[in-house]
This record gives sequence, structure tokens and C-alpha cells, in this order.
Amino acid sequence: MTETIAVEAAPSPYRFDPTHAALVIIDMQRDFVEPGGFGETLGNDVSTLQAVVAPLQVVLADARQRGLAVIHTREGHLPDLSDCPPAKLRRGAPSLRIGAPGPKGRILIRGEYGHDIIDDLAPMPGELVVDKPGKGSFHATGLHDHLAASGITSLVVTGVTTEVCVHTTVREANDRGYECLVLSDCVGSYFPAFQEAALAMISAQGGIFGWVASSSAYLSALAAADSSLPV
Ligand code: C5J
Repeated sequence: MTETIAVEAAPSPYRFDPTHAALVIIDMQRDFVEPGGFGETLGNDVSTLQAVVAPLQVVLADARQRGLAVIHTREGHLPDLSDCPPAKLRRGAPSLRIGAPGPKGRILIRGEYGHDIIDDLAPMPGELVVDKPGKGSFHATGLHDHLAASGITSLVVTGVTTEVCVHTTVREANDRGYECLVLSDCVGSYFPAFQEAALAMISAQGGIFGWVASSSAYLSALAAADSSLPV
């Protein structure tokens, strides 16, 4: 039986049908979350991203238990860097550039240990893993086609970093007609001020890009709907 769930969210209740929804987990990769990866080479303190892992594990376990579609993404490049625009390679002042040998293998290169998703959130068989060369999950990937073929119209978005790959993905999704709920404690930034501003931007102006809720509000709404089902 399908049912519309209403999650207490900003700027208004987020309504979705779990049979047409997916949990999207963005870039929870060792290269961003753990010391020695791309995030740290850019001068960031990676510890702020680690706070996301525990609440996200709870949301992921719930999605798996209720059969919600789960999609993971990974930002990274082919070993020959042919899919990495030179402008991206040159950008910033990293201590190690994309493709350089780092403590977890070549920085942000597909197939390397650091590029993969952290063990605590490792994909299970049957869960889609989208490899993306950009910040957004729709650019140069088959994600839109996959979602359309699966009848998915609502995205519950989590992962890192809030103002970069999460924001870019939500903006891309919004322009393609998806309704996104961003879980505020399941997205993380290296910069607290960016976290706050990025979340505010999503729900501002009547929900210009989407909705924002805590994972507890999201899980409570699902649990309430479970308990109201006829037995
Ligand atoms: C960044 C990402 N920050 N996953 N990537 O370069 O947000």
C-alpha cells in the first residue's frame, strides 16, 4: 500500500510517497571524510564531516529495512584524468592535486582506496553507486535516466559537503523536477557558517530549491505512518 508521508520541515511540510522516493547519499568517501584525502589536501579539518556518519547510519538502516531505494554517489576521475577538466585540476592550492599519490592512493581517482565510500556507510548489493566527475550528481552521469525509469520523483538528500556537492545536486535535481528533502544533521560542511547558510538557502523563498528537516523529524513521520497502517 502506498501512502503520502508528511515530514515537519522548513519552509512547509514535505510530502512524499516512499514508493517514489530514494535516499541519496552524496560522496561519503574516505577522500572527503577521513584524514589524508582530498578534503584535507585543501586545508580542511575533516573532523566536522565525521559528525554526519552516526545519524546517517540510522537513516540508511531505516531505508534498507523499509525497502526505500538507496543511491550512493562518489566524486572522482578516471586514472588518466581524461574526465577531469584542466580548470578543476588547477583550482585552489592543494598540498596534493587530484591524481597525485596520497596516503590513501591517488587523490580522488576511481578504484583507489581513498575514493571509495567509508566502511560505516558501505553500499549493499543492489544499491546504485553513481560515479560522477563533477560536483553535481546529474552532470555526466546516468542518474536522471535511472530515476525516471524507476519512477522516482522525491529525493531525501544526505552526505557531504553541504554547500558544494549536496547543494549542486539539489539545484540540479530541482531544475529537473525532483522534490528534495535535505536532512540537516545528515549533511556536513568543513565550515559551520557555510553549513548554516547552505541549509537556509534551500528552504528560503518558500523552498526555492527544496525542503530541510532533521533526521528525527523524517524518521518520526515514517514511523507515525507505519503505526497508522491497518494490521
Ligand atoms: C567537494 C564534495 N567539496 N563532495 N566535493 O569538493 O562536496
